[in-house]
Amino acid sequence: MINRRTIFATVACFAIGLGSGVNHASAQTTWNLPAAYPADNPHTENLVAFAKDVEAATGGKLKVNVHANASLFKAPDIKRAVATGQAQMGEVLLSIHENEDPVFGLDVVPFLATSFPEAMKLYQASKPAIEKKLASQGLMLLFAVPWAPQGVYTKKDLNSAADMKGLKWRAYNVGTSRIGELVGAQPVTIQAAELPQALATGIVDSFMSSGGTGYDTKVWESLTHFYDVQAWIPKNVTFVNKAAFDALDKPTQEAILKAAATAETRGWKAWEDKTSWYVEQLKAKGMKVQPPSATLKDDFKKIGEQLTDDWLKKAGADGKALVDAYKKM
Ligand code: PCA
Repeated sequence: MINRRTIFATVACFAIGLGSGVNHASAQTTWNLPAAYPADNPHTENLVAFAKDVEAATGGKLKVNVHANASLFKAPDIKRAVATGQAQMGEVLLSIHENEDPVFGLDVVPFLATSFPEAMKLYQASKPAIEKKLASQGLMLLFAVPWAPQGVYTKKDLNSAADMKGLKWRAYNVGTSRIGELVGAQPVTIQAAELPQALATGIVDSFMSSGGTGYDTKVWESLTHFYDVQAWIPKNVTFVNKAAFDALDKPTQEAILKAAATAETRGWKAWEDKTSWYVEQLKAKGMKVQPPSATLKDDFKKIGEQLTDDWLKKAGADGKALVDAYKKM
């Protein structure tokens, strides 16, 4: 039976075949890997190292071109681009896609996993569910890498969440947008590649993110304070179009999987190593870096409880089972 799915799959395979030349065993194949963060961000550096490893291990048969800073596709479009074969591999912040499946947003439930070892446990607990959902979308997970713990950037003192009322709040996913709503700020979703401009033009005057993104966006040119709340550790995931992967010969597939495992280890280490360096850089640039006050901390705990409830409601029994499994680890 020819249905829309069949046509879609045929078109996708055709596009992959044309774009990559996978059908020509002897020729060099070039794949594209759209990514959304700057070239000197540890995520992107890790992707470039991954591409190099793949190229070396395949004797130059498979070349992967990493496109940094959302230059090939905007962050929210990367996953679909890879699923439809417009690109063969891609990297995104998993929680951008929480609306497709709550499991994509588990790592941004506030205060569930706030250290790297906890984040790794949460990743292990949720990995099978993430892989399953991605597989249903024609994608195969290659590796996941964390950012640094998330804090709040502003240009004024925050003594409590009440001081966040009216802020022009930059959000990057469902959770950060909801936090903006809960504190009475004005949330606007802006991905990292557009954040420097949004800060420079005053479209936003506050956001939550890592020291890494603060550094990438030269946040000190517009804002003055960083509250190191350490609320959660989001992850980027790198995946491959499954049909494109399946069309490769076995040694090439193995080279990719091996390079992916190496990239995962290298990426976690890079962020652990660089987290305090980033915070130091913010200080060196003159930002007031401080832990949240007891009141602000309490307020964030309450916001966190609300977001946890929201998530558990969305994720149902399966979600609760994941959280329970994680807590037992
Ligand atoms: N940086 C990305 C996502 C999380 C982070 O630390 C951003 O702010 O868009």
